[in-house]
Amino acid sequence: MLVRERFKVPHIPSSEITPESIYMRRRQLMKAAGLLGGVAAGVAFDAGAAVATGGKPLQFAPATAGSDGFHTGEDQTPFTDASQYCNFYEFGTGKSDPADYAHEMSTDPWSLEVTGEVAKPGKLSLEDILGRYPLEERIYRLRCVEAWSMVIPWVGFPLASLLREFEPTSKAKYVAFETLYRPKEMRGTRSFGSTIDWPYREGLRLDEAMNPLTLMAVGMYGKTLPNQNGAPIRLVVPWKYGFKSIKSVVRIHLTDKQPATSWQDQNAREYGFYSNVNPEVDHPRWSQKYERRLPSSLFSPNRIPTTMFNGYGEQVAHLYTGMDLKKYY
Ligand SMILES: Nc1nc2c(c(=O)[nH]1)N[C@H]1C(S)=C(S)[C@@H](COP(=O)(O)O)O[C@H]1N2
Ligand SMILES: [Mo]
Repeated sequence: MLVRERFKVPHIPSSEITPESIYMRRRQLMKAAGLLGGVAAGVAFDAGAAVATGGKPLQFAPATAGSDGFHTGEDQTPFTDASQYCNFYEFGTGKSDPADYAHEMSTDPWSLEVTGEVAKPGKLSLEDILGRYPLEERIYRLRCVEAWSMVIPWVGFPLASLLREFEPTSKAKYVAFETLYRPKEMRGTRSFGSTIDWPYREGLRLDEAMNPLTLMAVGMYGKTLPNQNGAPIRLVVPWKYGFKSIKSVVRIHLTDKQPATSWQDQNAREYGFYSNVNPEVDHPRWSQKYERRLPSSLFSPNRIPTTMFNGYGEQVAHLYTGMDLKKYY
């Protein structure tokens, strides 16, 4: 029997806090300090530049706007916000913890194992993956359960392309995902008050996993992923709350039973298996009717209504016909 004391440091609704105003101020101070240093040395430089350059450039087919949902057509969130305001509890529960500490995780070498109900179980190295699947850009909304959202240009390939190659058996009904668990490199998993029963786990129904919108991302903003955004490879499921989009994936396991997920384990009343973005189903502690589109501040909160399936209903509503989405939240 698994006996582990877990302390609940829950998701917090964005209406109750303005962490980004604190974080922006801190970044501005750091930037000012960097700028002063540069001026003193006779060279004006931007301390944020090292962050903004991101990873290595990738080759990919650019997204074109259309009815497939692959390109929202909305303004993109600046890279700085997307890479500095993150959730990655393995590195801490604060929004800037991932940007501050995820560099402690080593992502090379990396491999992804596919097991369970597949005819050809196996392991792919990141190099195999990058050589095998043509990369494309997808400009998706990402809406966190905490009621903030962003628009991010991802670079990746459909999860379906990868799963097909391993040949799911007729028993495969669900897909379970696991993040790397390496406490030495992940300070959030070592700290007293750790929130989650590691490794971080997520799951999808097989038809959700095979939907063309479901992406395995290896990059964003044209370059490889920063560690804090889930390097070297993560899931992106744009019609579900952000926590379903599991980062730094090392294992995919196909099964005939609905798998356990980290957030459902932590608090089943607050986080269901489906986790579809749904303004009609409030979180037990806050409303889900609105969201703050980042960048947002105290004076310009940029508050917008949340839409069903995060605006991807045309592409995914059919997956849930006949289901009571208040029960399957
Ligand atoms: N392994 C892992 N994956 C994770 C998380 C996490 O804590 N650990 N947080 C999730 C949550 S709550 C959100 S909102 C998104 C945030 O992705 P981003 O930081 O790239 O915007 O990642 C998700 N994936
Ligand atoms: Mo989230």
